[in-house]
Amino acid sequence: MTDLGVAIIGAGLMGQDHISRIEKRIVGATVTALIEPDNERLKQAKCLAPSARAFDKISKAIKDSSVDAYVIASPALLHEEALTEILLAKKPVFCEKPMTPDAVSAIRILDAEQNIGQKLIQVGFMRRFDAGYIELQNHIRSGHLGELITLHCAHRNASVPDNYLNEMLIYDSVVHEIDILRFLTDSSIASIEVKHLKRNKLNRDTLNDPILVILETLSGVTAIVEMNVSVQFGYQVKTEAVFQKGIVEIGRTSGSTTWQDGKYIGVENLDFRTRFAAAYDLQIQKWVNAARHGSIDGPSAWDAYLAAQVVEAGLRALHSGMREIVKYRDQPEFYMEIKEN
Ligand code: ISE
Repeated sequence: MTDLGVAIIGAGLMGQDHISRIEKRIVGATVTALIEPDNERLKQAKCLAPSARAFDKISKAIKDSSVDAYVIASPALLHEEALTEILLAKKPVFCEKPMTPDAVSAIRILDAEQNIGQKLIQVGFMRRFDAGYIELQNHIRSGHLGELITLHCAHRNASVPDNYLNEMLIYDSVVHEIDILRFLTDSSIASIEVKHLKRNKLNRDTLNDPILVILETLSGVTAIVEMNVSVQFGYQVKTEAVFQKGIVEIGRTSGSTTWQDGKYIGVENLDFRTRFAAAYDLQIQKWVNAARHGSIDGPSAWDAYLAAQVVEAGLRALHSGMREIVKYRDQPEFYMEIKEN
Protein backbone atom coordinates (compact mmCIF):
# COMPACT_ATOMS: atom_id res chain seq x y z
CA MET A 1 0.00 0.00 0.00
CA THR A 2 1.38 3.43 -0.88
CA ASP A 3 1.79 6.08 1.80
CA LEU A 4 -1.08 8.41 2.63
CA GLY A 5 -0.19 11.80 1.12
CA VAL A 6 -0.83 14.45 3.76
CA ALA A 7 -1.24 18.21 3.25
CA ILE A 8 -0.33 20.32 6.29
CA ILE A 9 -2.41 23.47 6.65
CA GLY A 10 -0.55 25.87 8.96
CA ALA A 11 3.13 25.24 9.60
CA GLY A 12 3.61 27.02 12.93
CA LEU A 13 4.75 25.32 16.14
CA MET A 14 2.22 22.45 16.06
CA GLY A 15 2.17 22.13 12.26
CA GLN A 16 5.95 21.67 12.19
CA ASP A 17 5.75 19.20 15.06
CA HIS A 18 3.24 17.13 13.07
CA ILE A 19 5.43 17.31 9.95
CA SER A 20 8.38 15.91 11.92
CA ARG A 21 6.36 13.04 13.33
CA ILE A 22 4.82 12.14 9.95
CA GLU A 23 8.21 12.30 8.24
CA LYS A 24 10.33 10.66 10.95
CA ARG A 25 8.39 8.85 13.64
CA ILE A 26 5.27 7.21 12.30
CA VAL A 27 4.64 4.91 9.34
CA GLY A 28 2.30 4.88 6.36
CA ALA A 29 2.20 8.60 5.56
CA THR A 30 4.27 11.29 3.83
CA VAL A 31 3.86 15.04 3.83
CA THR A 32 3.19 15.90 0.19
CA ALA A 33 1.84 19.44 0.47
CA LEU A 34 2.24 22.56 2.62
CA ILE A 35 -0.19 25.45 2.88
CA GLU A 36 1.37 28.24 4.92
CA PRO A 37 1.18 31.96 4.04
CA ASP A 38 4.23 33.01 6.11
CA ASN A 39 7.44 32.64 4.08
CA GLU A 40 9.73 32.03 7.05
CA ARG A 41 7.51 29.24 8.42
CA LEU A 42 7.15 27.74 4.97
CA LYS A 43 10.92 27.65 4.62
CA GLN A 44 11.27 25.88 8.00
CA ALA A 45 8.54 23.42 7.02
CA LYS A 46 10.23 22.67 3.68
CA CYS A 47 13.42 21.72 5.55
CA LEU A 48 11.39 19.15 7.50
CA ALA A 49 9.55 17.81 4.43
CA PRO A 50 11.81 18.48 1.42
CA SER A 51 9.63 16.64 -1.10
CA ALA A 52 6.42 18.49 -0.16
CA ARG A 53 5.03 21.08 -2.59
CA ALA A 54 3.79 24.46 -1.42
CA PHE A 55 0.28 25.64 -2.30
CA ASP A 56 -1.14 29.08 -1.60
CA LYS A 57 -4.73 27.80 -1.37
CA ILE A 58 -6.42 24.69 0.00
CA SER A 59 -8.51 24.51 -3.19
CA LYS A 60 -5.32 24.01 -5.23
CA ALA A 61 -4.05 21.23 -2.93
CA ILE A 62 -7.44 19.53 -3.22
CA LYS A 63 -6.97 19.26 -6.97
CA ASP A 64 -3.50 17.73 -6.56
CA SER A 65 -3.36 13.95 -6.86
CA SER A 66 -0.56 13.66 -4.24
CA VAL A 67 -2.92 14.77 -1.45
CA ASP A 68 -5.12 12.13 0.19
CA ALA A 69 -5.73 13.72 3.61
CA TYR A 70 -5.23 16.93 5.60
CA VAL A 71 -3.82 18.05 8.94
CA ILE A 72 -5.14 21.44 10.06
CA ALA A 73 -2.82 23.25 12.47
CA SER A 74 -3.67 26.84 11.56
CA PRO A 75 -5.28 29.31 14.04
CA ALA A 76 -8.74 28.20 15.25
CA LEU A 77 -10.51 31.08 13.48
CA LEU A 78 -9.47 29.61 10.12
CA HIS A 79 -10.58 26.03 10.81
CA GLU A 80 -14.22 26.26 9.73
CA GLU A 81 -13.48 27.43 6.20
CA ALA A 82 -10.77 24.80 5.75
CA LEU A 83 -12.92 22.00 7.17
CA THR A 84 -15.85 22.94 4.96
CA GLU A 85 -13.73 22.78 1.81
CA ILE A 86 -12.14 19.48 2.79
CA LEU A 87 -15.48 17.90 3.70
CA LEU A 88 -16.91 18.88 0.32
CA ALA A 89 -13.95 17.09 -1.29
CA LYS A 90 -14.78 14.05 0.95
CA LYS A 91 -11.23 13.77 2.27
CA PRO A 92 -10.14 12.65 5.77
CA VAL A 93 -8.93 15.47 7.99
CA PHE A 94 -7.19 15.73 11.33
CA CYS A 95 -8.00 19.10 12.93
CA GLU A 96 -6.10 20.55 15.87
CA LYS A 97 -8.14 21.66 18.89
CA PRO A 98 -10.26 23.70 19.27
CA MET A 99 -12.07 22.52 16.14
CA THR A 100 -13.87 25.87 15.88
CA PRO A 101 -13.89 28.94 18.14
CA ASP A 102 -17.52 28.52 19.28
CA ALA A 103 -20.43 26.10 19.45
CA VAL A 104 -22.44 27.69 16.62
CA SER A 105 -19.64 27.11 14.14
CA ALA A 106 -19.09 23.60 15.55
CA ILE A 107 -22.76 22.87 14.79
CA ARG A 108 -22.30 24.07 11.20
CA ILE A 109 -19.42 21.58 10.88
CA LEU A 110 -21.51 18.77 12.39
CA ASP A 111 -24.25 19.52 9.85
CA ALA A 112 -21.77 19.58 6.96
CA GLU A 113 -20.24 16.24 8.02
CA GLN A 114 -23.67 14.65 8.34
CA ASN A 115 -24.61 15.93 4.88
CA ILE A 116 -21.56 14.18 3.48
CA GLY A 117 -22.67 11.07 5.38
CA GLN A 118 -19.20 9.98 6.49
CA LYS A 119 -17.16 10.70 9.66
CA LEU A 120 -14.10 12.34 8.17
CA ILE A 121 -13.00 14.70 10.98
CA GLN A 122 -10.74 13.62 13.85
CA VAL A 123 -9.93 16.28 16.45
CA GLY A 124 -6.61 16.79 18.25
CA PHE A 125 -7.44 16.06 21.87
CA MET A 126 -4.15 14.22 22.29
CA ARG A 127 -4.50 13.55 26.01
CA ARG A 128 -6.82 10.65 25.13
CA PHE A 129 -3.71 8.88 23.76
CA ASP A 130 -1.53 9.51 26.82
CA ALA A 131 -0.65 6.32 28.73
CA GLY A 132 -1.35 7.96 32.12
CA TYR A 133 -4.87 9.09 31.22
CA ILE A 134 -5.68 5.71 29.66
CA GLU A 135 -4.53 3.98 32.85
CA LEU A 136 -6.59 6.34 34.99
CA GLN A 137 -9.65 5.70 32.83
CA ASN A 138 -9.14 1.96 33.41
CA HIS A 139 -8.96 2.50 37.18
CA ILE A 140 -12.19 4.49 37.09
CA ARG A 141 -14.02 1.99 34.87
CA SER A 142 -12.91 -1.08 36.83
CA GLY A 143 -14.27 0.29 40.10
CA HIS A 144 -11.60 -1.49 42.19
CA LEU A 145 -10.95 1.71 44.16
CA GLY A 146 -14.63 2.43 44.59
CA GLU A 147 -16.30 5.45 43.03
CA LEU A 148 -14.31 8.40 41.75
CA ILE A 149 -15.00 11.38 44.02
CA THR A 150 -12.90 14.24 42.67
CA LEU A 151 -9.91 15.18 40.49
CA HIS A 152 -7.20 17.72 41.35
CA CYS A 153 -5.63 18.86 38.10
CA ALA A 154 -2.63 21.11 37.49
CA HIS A 155 -2.10 22.47 33.98
CA ARG A 156 1.02 24.64 33.94
CA ASN A 157 2.84 26.28 31.04
CA ALA A 158 6.23 27.95 31.44
CA SER A 159 4.99 30.97 29.51
CA VAL A 160 2.73 31.93 26.62
CA PRO A 161 3.28 34.19 23.59
CA ASP A 162 2.14 37.83 23.65
CA ASN A 163 -0.85 37.04 21.44
CA TYR A 164 -2.27 34.69 24.11
CA LEU A 165 -5.50 36.32 25.39
CA ASN A 166 -7.21 35.81 28.77
CA GLU A 167 -10.02 33.92 26.98
CA MET A 168 -7.43 31.44 25.68
CA LEU A 169 -7.01 30.19 29.25
CA ILE A 170 -10.39 28.56 28.59
CA TYR A 171 -10.64 27.86 24.84
CA ASP A 172 -6.99 27.02 24.17
CA SER A 173 -5.81 25.49 27.46
CA VAL A 174 -8.61 24.33 29.81
CA VAL A 175 -10.33 22.85 26.74
CA HIS A 176 -8.02 19.85 27.29
CA GLU A 177 -9.36 19.24 30.82
CA ILE A 178 -12.88 19.77 29.48
CA ASP A 179 -12.44 16.95 26.97
CA ILE A 180 -10.45 14.61 29.19
CA LEU A 181 -12.89 14.84 32.10
CA ARG A 182 -15.65 13.45 29.87
CA PHE A 183 -13.26 10.80 28.51
CA LEU A 184 -12.30 9.72 32.05
CA THR A 185 -15.75 9.73 33.63
CA ASP A 186 -17.95 8.83 30.64
CA SER A 187 -20.16 11.69 31.76
CA SER A 188 -20.86 15.12 30.24
CA ILE A 189 -19.94 18.33 31.99
CA ALA A 190 -22.92 19.98 33.67
CA SER A 191 -21.38 23.20 34.99
CA ILE A 192 -18.25 25.32 35.07
CA GLU A 193 -17.05 28.03 37.43
CA VAL A 194 -13.90 30.17 37.25
CA LYS A 195 -12.07 31.95 40.11
CA HIS A 196 -9.17 34.31 39.60
CA LEU A 197 -6.24 33.41 41.85
CA LYS A 198 -3.68 35.97 43.04
CA ARG A 199 -2.31 37.42 39.81
CA ASN A 200 1.26 36.56 38.88
CA LYS A 201 2.70 40.07 38.52
CA LEU A 202 5.59 38.75 36.43
CA ASN A 203 3.02 38.53 33.60
CA ARG A 204 2.30 41.36 31.23
CA ASP A 205 -0.42 43.60 32.79
CA THR A 206 -3.20 42.39 30.51
CA LEU A 207 -2.86 38.68 31.39
CA ASN A 208 -5.02 37.73 34.35
CA ASP A 209 -3.44 34.41 35.27
CA PRO A 210 -3.58 31.95 37.08
CA ILE A 211 -7.20 30.82 37.40
CA LEU A 212 -8.98 28.02 39.21
CA VAL A 213 -11.63 26.21 37.20
CA ILE A 214 -14.27 23.99 38.77
CA LEU A 215 -15.89 21.51 36.40
CA GLU A 216 -18.75 19.25 37.50
CA THR A 217 -20.00 16.26 35.56
CA LEU A 218 -23.60 15.10 35.31
CA SER A 219 -22.52 12.06 37.37
CA GLY A 220 -21.43 14.40 40.21
CA VAL A 221 -17.63 14.25 39.86
CA THR A 222 -15.89 17.58 40.43
CA ALA A 223 -12.55 18.45 38.82
CA ILE A 224 -10.60 21.35 40.27
CA VAL A 225 -8.11 22.72 37.74
CA GLU A 226 -5.25 25.07 38.48
CA MET A 227 -4.71 26.70 35.07
CA ASN A 228 -1.44 28.57 35.16
CA VAL A 229 0.36 29.68 32.04
CA SER A 230 3.32 31.52 33.54
CA VAL A 231 5.10 29.20 35.94
CA GLN A 232 8.45 30.10 34.31
CA PHE A 233 10.25 26.84 35.16
CA GLY A 234 8.71 24.35 32.68
CA TYR A 235 5.57 22.50 31.60
CA GLN A 236 3.48 20.25 33.84
CA VAL A 237 0.15 18.49 33.44
CA LYS A 238 -0.69 16.40 36.50
CA THR A 239 -3.81 14.85 37.97
CA GLU A 240 -4.59 13.36 41.35
CA ALA A 241 -7.77 11.29 41.35
CA VAL A 242 -9.46 10.72 44.70
CA PHE A 243 -11.56 7.57 44.95
CA GLN A 244 -13.64 6.14 47.81
CA LYS A 245 -10.83 3.70 48.65
CA GLY A 246 -7.64 5.23 47.31
CA ILE A 247 -5.82 7.79 45.21
CA VAL A 248 -4.26 7.55 41.73
CA GLU A 249 -1.77 10.13 40.56
CA ILE A 250 -0.67 10.59 36.95
CA GLY A 251 1.62 13.01 35.11
CA ARG A 252 4.58 13.27 37.47
CA THR A 253 7.75 14.36 35.70
CA SER A 254 9.31 11.21 34.28
CA GLY A 255 12.91 10.44 33.43
CA SER A 256 16.00 9.94 35.53
CA THR A 257 17.15 11.66 38.71
CA THR A 258 20.86 12.29 39.28
CA TRP A 259 22.46 12.61 42.71
CA GLN A 260 25.72 14.55 42.53
CA ASP A 261 27.68 17.16 44.51
CA GLY A 262 25.17 17.27 47.36
CA LYS A 263 22.23 17.83 44.98
CA TYR A 264 19.69 15.72 43.16
CA ILE A 265 18.57 16.78 39.73
CA GLY A 266 15.88 15.73 37.25
CA VAL A 267 14.85 17.34 33.98
CA GLU A 268 11.44 18.98 33.53
CA ASN A 269 9.57 19.26 30.20
CA LEU A 270 9.66 22.73 28.70
CA ASP A 271 6.44 22.46 26.72
CA PHE A 272 3.64 20.17 25.56
CA ARG A 273 5.60 18.83 22.58
CA THR A 274 7.84 16.73 24.84
CA ARG A 275 5.36 16.12 27.70
CA PHE A 276 2.87 14.61 25.25
CA ALA A 277 5.28 13.41 22.53
CA ALA A 278 4.23 9.75 22.77
CA ALA A 279 0.54 10.69 22.86
CA TYR A 280 0.88 12.92 19.77
CA ASP A 281 2.68 10.15 17.89
CA LEU A 282 0.06 7.53 18.77
CA GLN A 283 -2.76 9.93 17.93
CA ILE A 284 -1.41 10.67 14.44
CA GLN A 285 -0.46 7.03 13.79
CA LYS A 286 -4.00 5.91 14.60
CA TRP A 287 -5.45 8.69 12.49
CA VAL A 288 -3.23 7.76 9.51
CA ASN A 289 -4.21 4.08 9.81
CA ALA A 290 -7.91 4.99 9.91
CA ALA A 291 -7.71 7.72 7.25
CA ARG A 292 -6.36 5.20 4.75
CA HIS A 293 -9.78 3.55 5.02
CA GLY A 294 -11.68 6.83 5.05
CA SER A 295 -12.51 6.69 8.76
CA ILE A 296 -11.33 8.08 12.11
CA ASP A 297 -9.91 6.51 15.27
CA GLY A 298 -10.12 9.13 17.98
CA PRO A 299 -12.17 12.14 19.10
CA SER A 300 -14.78 13.21 16.55
CA ALA A 301 -16.41 16.48 15.53
CA TRP A 302 -19.14 15.60 18.05
CA ASP A 303 -16.56 15.51 20.88
CA ALA A 304 -15.30 18.89 19.67
CA TYR A 305 -18.84 20.29 19.69
CA LEU A 306 -19.44 19.11 23.28
CA ALA A 307 -16.17 20.74 24.35
CA ALA A 308 -17.18 23.94 22.53
CA GLN A 309 -20.41 24.18 24.55
CA VAL A 310 -18.45 23.89 27.80
CA VAL A 311 -15.93 26.45 26.55
CA GLU A 312 -18.77 28.89 25.86
CA ALA A 313 -20.10 28.46 29.39
CA GLY A 314 -16.49 28.75 30.64
CA LEU A 315 -16.04 32.09 28.88
CA ARG A 316 -19.25 33.32 30.52
CA ALA A 317 -17.94 32.06 33.88
CA LEU A 318 -14.58 33.77 33.35
CA HIS A 319 -16.36 37.12 33.13
CA SER A 320 -19.30 36.57 35.52
CA GLY A 321 -17.49 34.77 38.35
CA MET A 322 -20.65 32.63 38.63
CA ARG A 323 -21.24 28.90 38.22
CA GLU A 324 -22.52 28.52 34.65
CA ILE A 325 -24.70 25.63 33.53
CA VAL A 326 -23.84 23.89 30.22
CA LYS A 327 -26.57 22.94 27.74
CA TYR A 328 -26.16 20.64 24.74
CA ARG A 329 -28.22 19.74 21.71
CA ASP A 330 -29.32 16.10 21.40
CA GLN A 331 -26.72 13.72 20.02
CA PRO A 332 -27.54 12.86 16.39
CA GLU A 333 -27.79 9.16 15.58
CA PHE A 334 -24.92 9.68 13.11
CA TYR A 335 -22.44 10.28 15.97
CA MET A 336 -23.61 7.48 18.25
CA GLU A 337 -21.24 4.64 17.47
CA ILE A 338 -17.81 6.07 17.14
CA LYS A 339 -14.89 3.77 17.76
CA GLU A 340 -12.54 5.53 20.14
CA ASN A 341 -9.00 4.57 21.13
C1 ISE B 1 -1.63 24.87 23.82
O1 ISE B 1 -2.32 25.35 22.68
C2 ISE B 1 -1.92 23.42 24.01
O2 ISE B 1 -2.75 22.83 23.39
C3 ISE B 1 -1.24 22.83 25.18
O3 ISE B 1 -1.52 21.46 25.30
C4 ISE B 1 -1.70 23.56 26.43
O4 ISE B 1 -1.00 23.06 27.55
C5 ISE B 1 -1.40 25.05 26.30
O5 ISE B 1 -1.87 25.72 27.46
C6 ISE B 1 -2.07 25.62 25.06
O6 ISE B 1 -1.75 27.00 24.94
